[in-house]
Amino acid sequence: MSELTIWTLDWVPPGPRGFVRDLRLRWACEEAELPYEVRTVPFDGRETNHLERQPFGQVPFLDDGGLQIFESGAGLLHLARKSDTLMPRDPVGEAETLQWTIAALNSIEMVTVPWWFLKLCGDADNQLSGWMTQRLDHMERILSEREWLAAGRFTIADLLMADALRVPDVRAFGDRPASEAYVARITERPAFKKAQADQIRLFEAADAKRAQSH
Ligand SMILES: N[C@@H](CCC(=O)N[C@@H](CS)C(=O)NCC(=O)O)C(=O)O
Repeated sequence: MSELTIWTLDWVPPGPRGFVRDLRLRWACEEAELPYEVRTVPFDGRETNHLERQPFGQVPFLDDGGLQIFESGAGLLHLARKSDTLMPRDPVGEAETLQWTIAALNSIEMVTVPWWFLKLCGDADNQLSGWMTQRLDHMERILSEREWLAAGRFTIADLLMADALRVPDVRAFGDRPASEAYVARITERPAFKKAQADQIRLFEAADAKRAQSH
């Protein structure tokens, strides 16, 4: 049995398939060739049925031989300690990886997620659009000057940044060729493709069972 278990939902509607954040952990494990298994909590009742393992009723959470971690970013940092494929060990490379990992979560997703949510709620030209433009324009400048965010090679910083930027509505928000090329390049990685295909397959396989029980 694998030491690493990635927990996700047992089903989601078609829209979010391929975007549920267990994908981040699957992807990291695939990159680092860390064996893992995937287990699920029920979609129905998710707000309260696993609060002891994820205090906001969300997924993913990770189990490493009994050690439990929630938040996809924390899970990635945990996995990165197991393999320098995900984060270099030299102080400069590690610091670069850490800063861009936090930047993806706290400077980019902090804007893109609420902007996307307001758009989803029907407010396409919402008050966060100016902030979005500013942050995405900065990313465009940065990505036009370099291939990777940290350490001159792929790290979990690229994994997270590409995952934040690949959301279709975010990609379609303005014309930013360097960012688009970055997302296309990073999501061409075999580890990403496998992780995404595996996630979609899991949710598709659950369709029939769900149809029977509803
Ligand atoms: N900050 C959390 C966010 C997790 C999150 O948004 N999870 C979504 C799936 S991608 C979820 O569980 N949504 C169900 C819900 O909020 O009820 C993380 O990165 O782990």
